[in-house]
Amino acid sequence: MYMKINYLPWKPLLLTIAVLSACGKKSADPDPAPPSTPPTVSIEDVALFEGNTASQQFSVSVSLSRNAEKEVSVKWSTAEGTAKAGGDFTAVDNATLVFAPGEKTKSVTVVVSGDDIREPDETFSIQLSSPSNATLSRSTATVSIKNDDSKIVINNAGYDAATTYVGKTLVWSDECDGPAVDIQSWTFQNGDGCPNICGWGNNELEYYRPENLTFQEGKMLIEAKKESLGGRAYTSSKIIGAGKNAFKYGRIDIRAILPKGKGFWPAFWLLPEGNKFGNWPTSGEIDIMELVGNEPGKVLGTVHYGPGPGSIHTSGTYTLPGSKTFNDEFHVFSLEWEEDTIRWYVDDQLFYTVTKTMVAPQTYPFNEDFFFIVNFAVGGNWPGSPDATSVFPQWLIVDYIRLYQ
Ligand SMILES: [Ca+2]
Ligand SMILES: [Ca+2]
Ligand SMILES: [Ca+2]
Repeated sequence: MYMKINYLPWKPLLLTIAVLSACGKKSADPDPAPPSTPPTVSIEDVALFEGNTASQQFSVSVSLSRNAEKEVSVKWSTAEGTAKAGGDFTAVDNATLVFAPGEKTKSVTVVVSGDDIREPDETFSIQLSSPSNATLSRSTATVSIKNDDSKIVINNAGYDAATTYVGKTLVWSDECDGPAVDIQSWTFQNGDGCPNICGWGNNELEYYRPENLTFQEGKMLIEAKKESLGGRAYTSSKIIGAGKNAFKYGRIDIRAILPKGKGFWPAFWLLPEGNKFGNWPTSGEIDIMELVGNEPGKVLGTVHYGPGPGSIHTSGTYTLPGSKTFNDEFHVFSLEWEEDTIRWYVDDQLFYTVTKTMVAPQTYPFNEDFFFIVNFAVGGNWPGSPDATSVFPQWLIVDYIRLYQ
């Protein structure tokens, strides 16, 4: 304005009016040009690890498009997603966030319930509403609670075996205390069977690897994951005792919780240490326990034998009452194996017997050394593929494997 006065000396009357007008305006408002539109409000997404304390504070940034000239306020509320109010976070309903004049960036704090139990990553949202002296730009934030735990919840209830049997002694056991597989007794069998026996002869869909076998609270966990590896869509684990803990006869007790759902196929079984009578199935196979997850309340005990190439097999089944499943709690799967006779039990209930007489006139190959196999297959000819109802991950949880002779 001063410059204008100096350059316009020949219009004194007009100048005087102009100077008076400018001065009057300045004294009323220190900001010469207030913007005509209010600032906008935006809230940012946040993704943080859950933490292990009950009240984990997550800070979520809220900002204005420029410093507030006047006080700005905005309401905010939480909304459930896969994370639920109460269990996973503390709900907030219509709280108020205020920006004082001159402020541009603030934050709101939400409280997340941390624990040490593994969960999927979960999300909820924060919604902004009812702005005052501002308008909404980005009004919804996604809050991601990232899993930072490895433990799962194991229900230790259920049947437990006797620890002594008249006339027998414990000759070998794996109590599944970890922290690693006992390599004196077990070998990991990895991969998908290719190139020799792709899909392990059953068109199974998993890729076995050691990483899916872990220990927790005195239990061995084999986890089936939906995860691509080696050209397969699922991963799991398999251990075998070949060349390390072969045996003949005895009572076997295995305490376990089994997975459930379409396409899951856990098994405890025995194969011959030497193929005395020839290749599978002639030298035999004894299945202590098999389950297909779409029938989660039923297990089978089976023997395979015969001249091949396909097997002759005979099975007994044990079904839990009502809608109970082998996923609910622990059960004990037992085999009593003696010369010319094999008996299968669940929770000490005899449900099947095979004798040499039943196998005749075929060769009875079950009076020789066999070794343990523990595996958790996914898919294959018998269970079929997992479908939309199959929940991943699933676990085969083993408390112990004991052999008495
Ligand atoms: Ca945690
Ligand atoms: Ca957790
Ligand atoms: Ca144990």
